[in-house]
Amino acid sequence: MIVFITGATAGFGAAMARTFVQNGHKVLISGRREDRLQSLSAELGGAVLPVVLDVTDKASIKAALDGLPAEWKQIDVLINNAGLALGVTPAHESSLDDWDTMIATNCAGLVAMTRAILPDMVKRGSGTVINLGSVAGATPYPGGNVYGATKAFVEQFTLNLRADLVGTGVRATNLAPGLCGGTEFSNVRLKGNDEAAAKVYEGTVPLTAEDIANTAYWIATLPPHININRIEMMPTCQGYGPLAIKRNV
Ligand code: NDP
Ligand code: 8X3
Repeated sequence: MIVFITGATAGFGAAMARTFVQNGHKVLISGRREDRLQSLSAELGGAVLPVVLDVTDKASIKAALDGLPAEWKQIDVLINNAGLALGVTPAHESSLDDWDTMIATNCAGLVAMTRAILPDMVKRGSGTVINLGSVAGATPYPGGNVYGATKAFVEQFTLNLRADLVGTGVRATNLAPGLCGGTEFSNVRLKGNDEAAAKVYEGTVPLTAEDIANTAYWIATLPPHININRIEMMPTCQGYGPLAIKRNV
């Protein structure tokens, strides 16, 4: 299979690239940081092809896809993994620029990638699109505001893809993890405050990027008649909380 992974310069994306390559597949690794792509490419060899691409930039997507060598053009699996959270402040204190960036990356970028790659899958009658949602897309929490809303968008877009793709042979999945450590997610969210980022995982046994990669690999390699519509996964130490009630007593 040829797998296209967005956001392969770190975290889940890099782990997924390793998993697919170790299992004999070819992987297009993409992201904005070329040095990271080059070092992953040096590690994984000829089974990967680095593609510098910013999902928020439609011209960058088009140039990257148009420029693929013929032997890399037939993409079997698209993993829309690139994404980020910015900030944990309440809505009334949050930065509108941060909100715009999350919407541009997690929603508009994911949609643009899908629209660019889906037609060839439909034409061939096969393919799998795996979108990275989050537990935040279904369960609100303080400070989640626009991040959670973008991931709700990812889930609903994925389910609507399912509605459009019935009968085409193309599959779509919303993969929604909870607390996952060992990636740059919290460092990005907390704007480089690495001490605060480390505290997010203190005293927990979080999911790992490899757990997510193994799940994505499982979804992509199921027999073609099976579509996992959505899958939510958490570490055992995470669960649901009570609804908040403000009492005047
Ligand atoms: P990381 O921060 O470790 O990796 C994010 C990746 O996204 C990087 O490779 C980054 O590459 C890429 N990216 C960000 N913006 C862009 C852009 N504009 N264009 C292209 N690539 C971009 O995060 P994780 O691996 O932890 O998260 C991956 C996905 O999983 C995200 O969508 C996240 O929301 C979701 N998720 C994460 C969870 C967690 O707890 N870690 C839990 C649930 C979901 P570069 O900067 O080089 O462009
Ligand atoms: C990341 C998981 O719980 O920080 O999507 O929102 S969480």
